[in-house]
Amino acid sequence: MKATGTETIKAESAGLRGPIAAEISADAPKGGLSEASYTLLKFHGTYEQFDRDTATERKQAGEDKEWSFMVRVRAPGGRLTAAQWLALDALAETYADGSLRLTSRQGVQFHGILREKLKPSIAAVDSALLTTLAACGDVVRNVVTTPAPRRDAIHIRLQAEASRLSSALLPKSGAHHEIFLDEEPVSTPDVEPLYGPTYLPRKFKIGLAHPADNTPDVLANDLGFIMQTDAAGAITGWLVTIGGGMGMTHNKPATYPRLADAVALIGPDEVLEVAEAVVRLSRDHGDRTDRKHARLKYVMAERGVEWARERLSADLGRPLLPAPPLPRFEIPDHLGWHEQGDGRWWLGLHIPAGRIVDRGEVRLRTALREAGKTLGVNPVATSQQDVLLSDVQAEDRAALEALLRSHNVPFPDAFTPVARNMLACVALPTCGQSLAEGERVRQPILDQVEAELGRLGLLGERISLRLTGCPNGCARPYQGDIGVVGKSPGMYVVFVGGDFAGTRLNFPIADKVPLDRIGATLAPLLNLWAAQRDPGEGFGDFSTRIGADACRNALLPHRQAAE
Ligand code: SRM
Ligand code: SF4
Repeated sequence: MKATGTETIKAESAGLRGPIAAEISADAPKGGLSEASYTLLKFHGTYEQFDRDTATERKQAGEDKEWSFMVRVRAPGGRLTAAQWLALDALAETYADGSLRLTSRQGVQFHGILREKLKPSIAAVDSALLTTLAACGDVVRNVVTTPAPRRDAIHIRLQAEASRLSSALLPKSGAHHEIFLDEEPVSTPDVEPLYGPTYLPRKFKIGLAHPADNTPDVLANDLGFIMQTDAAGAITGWLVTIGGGMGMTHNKPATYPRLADAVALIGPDEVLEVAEAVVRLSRDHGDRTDRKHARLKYVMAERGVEWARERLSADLGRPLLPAPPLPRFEIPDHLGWHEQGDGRWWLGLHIPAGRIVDRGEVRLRTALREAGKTLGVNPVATSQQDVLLSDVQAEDRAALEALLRSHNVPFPDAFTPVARNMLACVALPTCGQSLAEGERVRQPILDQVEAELGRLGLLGERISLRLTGCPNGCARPYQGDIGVVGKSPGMYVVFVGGDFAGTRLNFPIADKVPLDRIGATLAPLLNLWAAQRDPGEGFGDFSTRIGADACRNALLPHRQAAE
């Protein structure tokens, strides 16, 4: 079977170099990069994009597209220092479009970076003791974990393991430093001890969680570690989950979202060793002939848990214990004020779609910059695209509140639960894969759902609403109580039936729903939920209990009337 072109590009890249240096140099001709550079730049944390809003008009006028770069910064567990935040804030102003974008994996993205600014942008990230290396590409990406900056043994350990995995699993090639940081070329060819010459067949994601906090949606990851603790809170081991992933393609049933399987139970100190073995499993068994079938989730779906545990046991040279059943997960509310356990506090702020920008009266970016400068707060990016401002001294709480209020930054109580828990992917105008709007229609979609909930007196209910501009699933829409997934311009597929804790996939109930009919489409099912729910039953739980057919039937008369 023939390997894909990406495999050849990786193999011939001389350790992720390829033609990148020549093609991003200031005197290189402007316009799209070669396929080799485009592909390899992902491993360095950047995508070449063009402004999709202006592309057609410019083409008609005989002009080239407006090319720019998206740059993604890794932040294991989303942890940043005030100094790092200030450096990223300056980067947004000097080199990018003036905004920072908190991602659904606790990273930070910049958009609109022009080619001549790419190198200095990546160098600026490095100067802040952060990196863009392996933020994208066929390698282990940013490692996510519970964001709560609690200073107890559980949270300290989760964060320590996330940081350790993140550093240990970085590619070893010197190419990044050579190309972007002007370091001397290394004389010997790069050898990737873990990844090998063609790296992984596809992206690889790791998450760590505790049953009491599954904010990172650990089961959506290729590899998950769920901390096991005894009654006294001591760490007894980790439950290893393998084979999660969201991406699918509309009308291609061979592609599908999948939640990870519980595969093994390991000791407290085996996380890195087991992670390396699972990376090798993906490296050696992922399908390199078809990138739509290359993720570890397809290996797991086709080979099964027993096979995976046997392979891993053989690799590690000792038998791995079977996993106990998955625990019940909780999703605590991290927004608002919380005591950290060390006398200091964090303030969780909801950031709609993770976009940090000064817009009109709401000067969010300035407020966060000032909070870093004057109060030294250390931000934590969450997998909900929100921010937790941590390490606030008790005596500074009032000052932080006053600072935020003076910049008109809304506090969490200004948002309904459905708004606070909404995720929306970037989509247009930068994302080359989007089929419909995402972030930019977050508010109108939210307004519609809020109106329906308000009508039923259910605005206080905690519902996860997740929106993406295409089926790749960057906001994990298939785990939401409600998922809204772009199909074509202005049209969406609506899913229901996930659970709030991220342990169940939802199912589609309506196809090709126009943007302005999403609330109306959901209305009959929301009515049914309001009338027939068990006490305290969540919307996704209710939808699953009555079943996909009943959900679709509830919608049918209304959809027919609308057509
Ligand atoms: Fe994603 C591709 C944005 C989290 C599944 N994702 C993309 C690209 C790079 C588009 C592209 O390939 O050209 C998007 C860049 C848009 C832009 O203009 O910025 C993009 N993904 C994002 C972010 C920024 C969404 C957000 O709004 O927050 C998230 C960045 C996370 C980070 O910091 O690393 C982001 N992407 C995810 C997640 C969620 C997660 O990991 O928890 C998923 C689903 C989980 C998974 O991996 O299956 C996800 N992104 C994808 C896929 C589908 C992969 C698949 O197996 O089919 C693609 C397309 C691809 O890889 O070919 C993709
Ligand atoms: Fe782009 Fe699709 Fe990801 Fe949204 S889900 S950012 S449209 S790739």
